[in-house]
Amino acid sequence: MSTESIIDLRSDTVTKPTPEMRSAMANAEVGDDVYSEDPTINKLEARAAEIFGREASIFVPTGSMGNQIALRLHTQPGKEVVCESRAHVMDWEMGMAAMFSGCQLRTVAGQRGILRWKDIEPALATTGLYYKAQTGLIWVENTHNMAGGTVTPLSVMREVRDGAHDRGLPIHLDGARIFNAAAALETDVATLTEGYDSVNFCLSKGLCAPVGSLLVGTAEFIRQARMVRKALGGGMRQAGILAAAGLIALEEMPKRLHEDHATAKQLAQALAKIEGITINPADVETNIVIFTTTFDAPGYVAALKRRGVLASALSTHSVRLVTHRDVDAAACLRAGEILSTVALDTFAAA
Ligand code: TLP
Repeated sequence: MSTESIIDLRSDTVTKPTPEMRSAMANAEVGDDVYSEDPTINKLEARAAEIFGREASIFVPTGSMGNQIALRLHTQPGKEVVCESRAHVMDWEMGMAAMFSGCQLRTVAGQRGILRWKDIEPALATTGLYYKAQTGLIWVENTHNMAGGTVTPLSVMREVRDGAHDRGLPIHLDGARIFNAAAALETDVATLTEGYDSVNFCLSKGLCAPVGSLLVGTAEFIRQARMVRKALGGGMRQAGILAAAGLIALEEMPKRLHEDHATAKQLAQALAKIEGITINPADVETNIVIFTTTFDAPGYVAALKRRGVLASALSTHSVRLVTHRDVDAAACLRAGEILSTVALDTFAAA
């Protein structure tokens, strides 16, 4: 099977840089960023801060690094970080909250990944019992990846932020896909993230840049973030070649995210008709589609791969598909047919 005919729905991280990005990368002005002398990085960081209405931002190689720098700066060893039970920081960041910052995660189950203040408040330890680990940070993920790209609405973003601040706690947003959330809510990221002490977002997912995330916050927070990034080995040199693609990702790509949301919905509608698969298309708000199967999900995913559709089995009975720029509506239609045919075979064999 040729690589062109493969429909890769494993993640939006698989997106390739656009031709405009490749040309901007080839022509990027660069310098040594550890000396803060890379003009393209400086431009990207200034623009990200402006778009988010913040004082400063820092370019980091990955969303995981941006999140971990924030976690380190907001906490001290022995503290608890309250997050949703299936948050990326819990499931996919290699235990780094413990390893790098000496913190433990206090998880709280949200409604489809969405945490309300009433869910968070009982999990806090901020006063009284000196012999209990104290809460140091509140952590929000919007959109919520493992809950199926669910969107925390603006009112809840504000409620949780105000609750944290009223208790004297900082709040971090893992906004890897915050532009998807903003697109779904028809708002802008500055409004949606207003007052969050730090926000991490990714250029390398639906925004199609090959590499990179940005962490935004106050000038002092970002000054300290530069030291932590360097300590982690993230002091990059002529990384303006990456920032050049990042600038296009930031300026141009948010405009088209609604297309990915439409193809995700289209896939969900096709899936809802398949015997042995459960999904409510109304639950699909952005570009992530998670469904459950009555049959063995890893076996189903392996069979799909043989037919040219790449998906991720999240567990024995659940599968994730993520739409993005490199799979258009026609490809999603074809994927829907293959998902159905292969499910019929798998279901019949089960
Ligand atoms: N998510 C990846 C995998 O790690 C699961 C994906 O394919 O969706 N926060 C959130 C909410 C994320 O979804 C991810 C990546 C990250 C942080 C980390 O970003 P990277 O991969 O750049 O370290």
